[in-house]
Amino acid sequence: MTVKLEKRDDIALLTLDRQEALNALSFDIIEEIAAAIGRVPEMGVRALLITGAGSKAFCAGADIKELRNRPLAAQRAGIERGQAAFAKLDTLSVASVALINGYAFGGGLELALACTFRLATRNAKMGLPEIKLGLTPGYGGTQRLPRVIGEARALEMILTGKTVDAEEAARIGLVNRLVDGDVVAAGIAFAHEFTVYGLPALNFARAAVQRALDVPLAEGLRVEADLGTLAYRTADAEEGMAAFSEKRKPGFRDA
Ligand code: CO8
Repeated sequence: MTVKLEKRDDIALLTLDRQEALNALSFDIIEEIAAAIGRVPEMGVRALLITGAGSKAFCAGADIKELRNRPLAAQRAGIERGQAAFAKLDTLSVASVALINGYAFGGGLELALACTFRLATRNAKMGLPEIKLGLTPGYGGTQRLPRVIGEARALEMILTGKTVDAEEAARIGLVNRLVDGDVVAAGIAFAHEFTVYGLPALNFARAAVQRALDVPLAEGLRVEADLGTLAYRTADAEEGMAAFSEKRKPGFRDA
Protein backbone atom coordinates (compact mmCIF):
# COMPACT_ATOMS: atom_id res chain seq x y z
CA MET A 1 0.00 0.00 0.00
CA THR A 2 1.27 3.45 -0.86
CA VAL A 3 -1.20 5.12 1.46
CA LYS A 4 -0.86 4.25 5.14
CA LEU A 5 -3.57 4.96 7.66
CA GLU A 6 -2.78 4.55 11.35
CA LYS A 7 -3.96 5.78 14.72
CA ARG A 8 -1.75 7.97 16.92
CA ASP A 9 -3.44 8.70 20.24
CA ASP A 10 -6.88 9.95 19.28
CA ILE A 11 -5.73 11.15 15.86
CA ALA A 12 -5.70 9.40 12.46
CA LEU A 13 -2.51 9.78 10.41
CA LEU A 14 -2.61 9.25 6.64
CA THR A 15 0.82 9.06 5.01
CA LEU A 16 1.48 9.10 1.27
CA ASP A 17 4.47 6.81 0.80
CA ARG A 18 5.86 6.73 -2.71
CA GLN A 19 9.12 8.48 -2.04
CA GLU A 20 10.82 7.49 -5.32
CA ALA A 21 8.31 9.75 -7.12
CA LEU A 22 8.10 12.40 -4.37
CA ASN A 23 4.76 10.90 -3.28
CA ALA A 24 3.14 11.82 -6.63
CA LEU A 25 -0.52 10.89 -7.04
CA SER A 26 -1.10 8.01 -9.42
CA PHE A 27 -4.76 7.22 -10.13
CA ASP A 28 -4.38 4.17 -7.87
CA ILE A 29 -3.11 6.35 -5.04
CA ILE A 30 -6.09 8.66 -5.42
CA GLU A 31 -8.35 5.62 -4.98
CA GLU A 32 -6.32 4.58 -1.93
CA ILE A 33 -6.68 8.07 -0.46
CA ALA A 34 -10.45 8.01 -1.04
CA ALA A 35 -10.72 4.58 0.60
CA ALA A 36 -8.56 5.65 3.55
CA ILE A 37 -10.63 8.80 4.15
CA GLY A 38 -13.71 6.54 4.05
CA ARG A 39 -12.28 4.45 6.91
CA VAL A 40 -11.55 7.40 9.21
CA PRO A 41 -15.08 7.63 10.75
CA GLU A 42 -14.78 4.01 12.02
CA MET A 43 -11.46 4.70 13.75
CA GLY A 44 -12.90 6.57 16.71
CA VAL A 45 -10.53 9.50 16.15
CA ARG A 46 -11.02 13.23 16.63
CA ALA A 47 -8.91 14.58 13.73
CA LEU A 48 -7.12 13.45 10.58
CA LEU A 49 -3.53 14.41 9.73
CA ILE A 50 -2.23 13.96 6.18
CA THR A 51 1.47 14.00 5.36
CA GLY A 52 4.09 12.65 2.97
CA ALA A 53 6.70 10.03 3.81
CA GLY A 54 10.29 11.22 3.99
CA SER A 55 11.54 14.75 4.47
CA LYS A 56 11.56 15.93 0.86
CA ALA A 57 7.95 16.00 -0.27
CA PHE A 58 4.38 16.18 0.92
CA CYS A 59 3.27 15.33 -2.61
CA ALA A 60 4.65 16.44 -6.01
CA GLY A 61 1.19 16.39 -7.62
CA ALA A 62 -0.54 14.21 -10.15
CA ASP A 63 1.66 11.57 -11.76
CA ILE A 64 2.67 13.41 -14.91
CA LYS A 65 3.91 10.24 -16.61
CA GLU A 66 0.47 8.65 -16.20
CA LEU A 67 -1.41 11.66 -17.61
CA ARG A 68 -0.07 11.45 -21.16
CA ASN A 69 -1.80 9.96 -24.21
CA ARG A 70 -5.19 9.31 -22.69
CA PRO A 71 -8.53 9.97 -24.37
CA LEU A 72 -10.21 13.22 -23.33
CA ALA A 73 -13.08 11.34 -21.68
CA ALA A 74 -10.57 9.52 -19.48
CA GLN A 75 -8.90 12.84 -18.59
CA ARG A 76 -12.23 14.32 -17.54
CA ALA A 77 -13.11 11.21 -15.55
CA GLY A 78 -9.69 11.41 -13.87
CA ILE A 79 -10.25 15.04 -12.91
CA GLU A 80 -13.72 14.29 -11.52
CA ARG A 81 -12.44 11.28 -9.57
CA GLY A 82 -9.66 13.35 -7.98
CA GLN A 83 -12.11 16.13 -7.14
CA ALA A 84 -14.52 13.64 -5.55
CA ALA A 85 -11.77 11.97 -3.52
CA PHE A 86 -10.53 15.25 -2.05
CA ALA A 87 -14.10 16.53 -1.51
CA LYS A 88 -14.59 13.69 0.98
CA LEU A 89 -12.54 15.82 3.37
CA ASP A 90 -15.17 18.60 3.26
CA THR A 91 -17.80 16.39 4.85
CA LEU A 92 -15.57 14.13 6.91
CA SER A 93 -16.79 13.73 10.50
CA VAL A 94 -13.53 15.23 11.82
CA ALA A 95 -11.36 18.18 10.79
CA SER A 96 -8.25 17.46 8.72
CA VAL A 97 -4.77 18.97 8.85
CA ALA A 98 -2.26 18.79 5.99
CA LEU A 99 1.32 18.56 7.28
CA ILE A 100 3.27 19.97 4.33
CA ASN A 101 6.75 18.56 4.90
CA GLY A 102 8.48 19.54 1.66
CA TYR A 103 7.19 19.94 -1.91
CA ALA A 104 3.44 20.35 -2.37
CA PHE A 105 2.81 20.94 -6.05
CA GLY A 106 -0.25 20.62 -8.27
CA GLY A 107 -2.54 17.88 -7.00
CA GLY A 108 -0.42 17.73 -3.84
CA LEU A 109 -1.22 21.33 -2.94
CA GLU A 110 -4.83 20.69 -3.98
CA LEU A 111 -4.99 17.83 -1.46
CA ALA A 112 -3.65 20.18 1.21
CA LEU A 113 -6.17 22.86 0.19
CA ALA A 114 -9.01 20.38 0.69
CA CYS A 115 -7.93 19.90 4.32
CA THR A 116 -9.45 22.05 7.04
CA PHE A 117 -6.00 23.35 8.06
CA ARG A 118 -2.45 23.41 6.69
CA LEU A 119 0.83 23.41 8.63
CA ALA A 120 4.19 23.57 6.86
CA THR A 121 7.81 22.84 7.69
CA ARG A 122 10.32 25.60 6.94
CA ASN A 123 11.69 23.75 3.87
CA ALA A 124 8.20 23.46 2.33
CA LYS A 125 7.64 24.73 -1.20
CA MET A 126 4.20 25.04 -2.72
CA GLY A 127 2.71 25.84 -6.09
CA LEU A 128 0.22 25.05 -8.82
CA PRO A 129 2.67 24.61 -11.73
CA GLU A 130 0.13 23.05 -14.12
CA ILE A 131 0.42 26.02 -16.51
CA LYS A 132 4.06 25.05 -17.11
CA LEU A 133 2.78 21.71 -18.43
CA GLY A 134 0.16 23.42 -20.60
CA LEU A 135 -2.52 22.31 -18.13
CA THR A 136 -4.73 23.90 -15.51
CA PRO A 137 -5.30 22.73 -11.92
CA GLY A 138 -7.89 19.96 -11.88
CA TYR A 139 -8.30 18.67 -8.34
CA GLY A 140 -10.00 21.74 -6.87
CA GLY A 141 -7.14 24.26 -7.06
CA THR A 142 -8.94 26.92 -9.09
CA GLN A 143 -11.83 26.85 -6.62
CA ARG A 144 -10.21 26.33 -3.23
CA LEU A 145 -7.07 28.48 -3.65
CA PRO A 146 -8.98 31.79 -4.13
CA ARG A 147 -11.17 30.90 -1.16
CA VAL A 148 -8.06 30.47 0.99
CA ILE A 149 -5.77 33.30 -0.20
CA GLY A 150 -8.05 35.57 -2.26
CA GLU A 151 -8.56 35.95 -6.00
CA ALA A 152 -5.58 38.14 -6.92
CA ARG A 153 -2.98 36.01 -5.17
CA ALA A 154 -4.60 32.82 -6.45
CA LEU A 155 -4.52 34.10 -10.03
CA GLU A 156 -0.87 35.04 -9.62
CA MET A 157 0.03 31.57 -8.38
CA ILE A 158 -2.05 29.77 -11.02
CA LEU A 159 -1.17 31.93 -14.05
CA THR A 160 2.56 32.16 -13.31
CA GLY A 161 2.94 28.69 -11.78
CA LYS A 162 5.25 30.33 -9.23
CA THR A 163 6.68 28.50 -6.25
CA VAL A 164 5.82 29.91 -2.84
CA ASP A 165 8.19 29.18 0.04
CA ALA A 166 7.09 28.44 3.59
CA GLU A 167 7.53 32.00 4.88
CA GLU A 168 5.46 33.48 2.05
CA ALA A 169 2.83 30.75 2.43
CA ALA A 170 2.40 31.68 6.09
CA ARG A 171 2.31 35.40 5.28
CA ILE A 172 -0.44 35.05 2.65
CA GLY A 173 -2.48 32.59 4.70
CA LEU A 174 -1.85 29.61 2.45
CA VAL A 175 -0.75 27.75 5.57
CA ASN A 176 -1.96 28.37 9.09
CA ARG A 177 1.44 27.99 10.75
CA LEU A 178 5.05 26.96 10.22
CA VAL A 179 6.31 24.18 12.47
CA ASP A 180 9.73 23.02 13.60
CA GLY A 181 10.92 19.56 14.59
CA ASP A 182 8.83 16.42 14.24
CA VAL A 183 6.01 17.41 11.90
CA VAL A 184 3.64 14.67 13.09
CA ALA A 185 4.16 15.63 16.74
CA ALA A 186 3.51 19.26 15.78
CA GLY A 187 0.37 18.19 13.90
CA ILE A 188 -0.93 16.23 16.88
CA ALA A 189 -0.28 19.18 19.21
CA PHE A 190 -2.10 21.50 16.78
CA ALA A 191 -5.03 19.10 16.46
CA HIS A 192 -5.35 18.88 20.24
CA GLU A 193 -6.04 22.63 20.27
CA PHE A 194 -9.46 21.89 18.76
CA THR A 195 -10.09 18.25 19.65
CA VAL A 196 -10.57 19.22 23.30
CA TYR A 197 -13.98 20.58 22.29
CA GLY A 198 -17.07 18.63 21.25
CA LEU A 199 -17.30 17.31 17.70
CA PRO A 200 -20.91 18.46 17.12
CA ALA A 201 -20.00 22.12 17.70
CA LEU A 202 -16.89 21.74 15.56
CA ASN A 203 -18.88 20.26 12.70
CA PHE A 204 -21.66 22.86 12.88
CA ALA A 205 -19.14 25.70 12.92
CA ARG A 206 -17.03 24.21 10.13
CA ALA A 207 -20.09 23.63 7.94
CA ALA A 208 -21.25 27.23 8.48
CA VAL A 209 -17.81 28.63 7.58
CA GLN A 210 -17.62 26.38 4.50
CA ARG A 211 -20.87 27.92 3.25
CA ALA A 212 -19.72 31.48 3.94
CA LEU A 213 -17.94 31.89 0.61
CA ASP A 214 -20.52 29.99 -1.43
CA VAL A 215 -23.76 31.81 -0.72
CA PRO A 216 -25.07 35.39 -0.44
CA LEU A 217 -24.76 36.91 3.06
CA ALA A 218 -28.48 36.62 3.88
CA GLU A 219 -28.48 32.92 3.04
CA GLY A 220 -25.25 32.38 4.96
CA LEU A 221 -26.77 34.02 8.01
CA ARG A 222 -29.74 31.66 7.74
CA VAL A 223 -27.34 28.68 7.61
CA GLU A 224 -25.63 30.12 10.69
CA ALA A 225 -28.98 30.46 12.49
CA ASP A 226 -29.99 26.88 11.56
CA LEU A 227 -26.72 25.30 12.64
CA GLY A 228 -26.40 27.57 15.67
CA THR A 229 -29.87 26.48 16.82
CA LEU A 230 -28.94 22.83 16.37
CA ALA A 231 -25.85 23.39 18.54
CA TYR A 232 -28.15 24.50 21.41
CA ARG A 233 -29.84 21.10 21.26
CA THR A 234 -26.64 19.18 22.08
CA ALA A 235 -25.72 17.85 25.51
CA ASP A 236 -22.30 19.42 24.97
CA ALA A 237 -23.90 22.89 24.88
CA GLU A 238 -25.68 22.18 28.19
CA GLU A 239 -22.40 20.95 29.65
CA GLY A 240 -20.30 23.81 28.28
CA MET A 241 -22.58 26.51 29.66
CA ALA A 242 -23.10 24.69 32.99
CA ALA A 243 -19.31 24.30 33.38
CA PHE A 244 -18.85 28.03 32.77
CA SER A 245 -21.43 28.90 35.44
CA GLU A 246 -19.94 26.40 37.90
CA LYS A 247 -16.40 27.63 37.19
CA ARG A 248 -15.10 24.18 36.20
CA LYS A 249 -13.69 22.55 33.07
CA PRO A 250 -16.35 21.13 30.76
CA GLY A 251 -16.50 17.41 30.05
CA PHE A 252 -17.69 17.25 26.45
CA ARG A 253 -19.08 13.92 25.23
CA ASP A 254 -19.60 14.61 21.50
CA ALA A 255 -23.33 14.42 22.10
N1 CO8 B 1 4.75 12.87 -11.35
C1 CO8 B 1 5.54 11.79 -11.58
N2 CO8 B 1 6.82 11.72 -11.14
C2 CO8 B 1 7.30 12.75 -10.45
C3 CO8 B 1 6.54 13.89 -10.16
C4 CO8 B 1 5.21 13.92 -10.65
N3 CO8 B 1 4.38 14.95 -10.38
N4 CO8 B 1 7.30 14.77 -9.47
C5 CO8 B 1 8.49 14.17 -9.31
N5 CO8 B 1 8.51 12.97 -9.89
C6 CO8 B 1 9.61 12.01 -9.95
C7 CO8 B 1 10.68 12.46 -10.93
O1 CO8 B 1 10.32 12.10 -12.25
C8 CO8 B 1 11.90 11.73 -10.41
O2 CO8 B 1 11.82 10.38 -10.83
P1 CO8 B 1 13.08 9.71 -11.64
O3 CO8 B 1 14.19 9.74 -10.64
O4 CO8 B 1 12.57 8.36 -11.96
O5 CO8 B 1 13.33 10.60 -12.80
C9 CO8 B 1 11.68 11.72 -8.90
O6 CO8 B 1 10.28 11.97 -8.69
C10 CO8 B 1 12.45 12.81 -8.17
O7 CO8 B 1 12.13 14.05 -8.79
P2 CO8 B 1 13.25 15.10 -9.27
O8 CO8 B 1 14.50 14.38 -9.66
O9 CO8 B 1 12.62 16.00 -10.28
O10 CO8 B 1 13.50 15.87 -7.89
P3 CO8 B 1 14.01 17.39 -7.72
O11 CO8 B 1 14.28 17.55 -6.26
O12 CO8 B 1 15.08 17.70 -8.69
O13 CO8 B 1 12.73 18.31 -8.11
C11 CO8 B 1 10.41 18.95 -8.08
C12 CO8 B 1 11.59 18.27 -7.32
C13 CO8 B 1 10.71 20.45 -8.23
C14 CO8 B 1 9.18 18.76 -7.22
C15 CO8 B 1 10.25 18.29 -9.47
O14 CO8 B 1 10.23 16.89 -9.32
C16 CO8 B 1 8.99 18.70 -10.18
O15 CO8 B 1 8.93 19.79 -10.73
N6 CO8 B 1 7.98 17.81 -10.21
C17 CO8 B 1 6.74 18.05 -10.90
C18 CO8 B 1 5.85 18.96 -10.09
C19 CO8 B 1 4.60 19.26 -10.87
O16 CO8 B 1 4.63 19.83 -11.95
N7 CO8 B 1 3.46 18.88 -10.28
C20 CO8 B 1 2.16 19.15 -10.88
C21 CO8 B 1 1.70 17.93 -11.60
S1 CO8 B 1 0.26 18.26 -12.56
C22 CO8 B 1 -1.01 18.12 -11.50
O17 CO8 B 1 -0.87 17.86 -10.33
C23 CO8 B 1 -2.35 18.36 -12.18
C24 CO8 B 1 -3.58 17.89 -11.40
C25 CO8 B 1 -4.76 17.74 -12.35
C26 CO8 B 1 -4.64 16.43 -13.09
C27 CO8 B 1 -5.78 16.05 -13.92
C28 CO8 B 1 -5.93 14.51 -14.03
C29 CO8 B 1 -6.64 13.95 -15.24
